[in-house]
Amino acid sequence: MDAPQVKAALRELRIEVPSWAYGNSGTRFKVFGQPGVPRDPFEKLADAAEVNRYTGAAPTVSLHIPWDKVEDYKALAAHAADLGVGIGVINSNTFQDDDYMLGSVCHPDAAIRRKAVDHLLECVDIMDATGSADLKLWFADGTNYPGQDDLRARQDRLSESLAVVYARLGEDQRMILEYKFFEPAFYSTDVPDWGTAYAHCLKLGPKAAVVVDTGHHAPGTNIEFIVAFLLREGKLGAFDFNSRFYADDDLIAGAADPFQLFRIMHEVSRGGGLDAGVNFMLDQCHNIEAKIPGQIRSVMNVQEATAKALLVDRVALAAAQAAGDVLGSNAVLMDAYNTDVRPLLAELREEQGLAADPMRAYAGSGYAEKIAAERIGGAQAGWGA
Ligand code: RM4
Ligand code: MN
Repeated sequence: MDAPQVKAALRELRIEVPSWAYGNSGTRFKVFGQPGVPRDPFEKLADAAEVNRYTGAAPTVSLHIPWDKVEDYKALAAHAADLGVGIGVINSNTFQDDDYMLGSVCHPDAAIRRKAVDHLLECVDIMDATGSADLKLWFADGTNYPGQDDLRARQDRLSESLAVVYARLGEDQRMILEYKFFEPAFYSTDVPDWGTAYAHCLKLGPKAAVVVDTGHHAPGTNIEFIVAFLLREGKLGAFDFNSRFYADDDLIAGAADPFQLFRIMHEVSRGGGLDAGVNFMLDQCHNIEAKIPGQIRSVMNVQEATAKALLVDRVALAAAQAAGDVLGSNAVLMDAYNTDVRPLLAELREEQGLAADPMRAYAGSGYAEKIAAERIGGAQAGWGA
């Protein structure tokens, strides 16, 4: 692609932000509060709208239930629309009730499985009210000790629970299933990898697809292979972008390994994923850095990786690959990766009527000072742990 084509493709790239990025968060050791943090979902949406204001590329916000529970979801959706954003994916939570100590949809007790399924069905009701298309499922289900529970039976329970929720989905609604190879169950996890998620989604049908959270793999895992495979099978539903330095630390996307993000976006664009209904979300928390600029930087990182991926000379790459030119094909990829795309993105933003440097524009806007002064009193929103 040449520069105008890259810019045209980037105009279409939408990155969804998570409501929980704006609340206080931390490690299991300490949550540090920050000034101006939202006190309710309405204020979270206002902060998310700032990210869209300066990037022009983040028009939807993922909600997490019950962290974003409100009386009136239609009013919340209307508030979002007033701010120029929409409600995106509904993220379910079956991991913070005492009942879920031994799992949720895989729990040995049918009554607790039912409670978890009821929560997921309630999430679909919320999707109906907000106009959301996707229900995101991540289960903290698993076991800590060999013999603790029946590994096979847990898969049966998972499958049965998912089928009930799948049957409730509307015409244009999907369920997207996330995997994670460890934590919080350290011996066995019920959806540990993309293969397990894929197998369940395949069995469920066309409205089920896999979520790839970049932080949920063992070190050294080739994530772009997973992306290529799932896209090929039409089963890549969404991304949870973040960076992982050693565990699921959910740091800024593209921070730990921008080259990996480039490789992923190369496979995404090659596989038609930029036009195939894949939802590109951030799944991040900002524990020590300012939250809104943390999100702006993350959106910019995904844009930069995508721009570089779009610059790959695919014709030259295919020719080098066909000729068995190992070094030549690698060089084609590296040429694109080593291109400084920041001037192109600055130009694109100016063409869109945005500031060339979103970080600086936000910093100069006075918004951070304004919310710190206004949001006094009430309980700051947190990620609920
Ligand atoms: C999980 C996963 C989910 C997120 C929860 C809180 O590790 O990444 O996407 O919703 O954490
Ligand atoms: Mn995630």
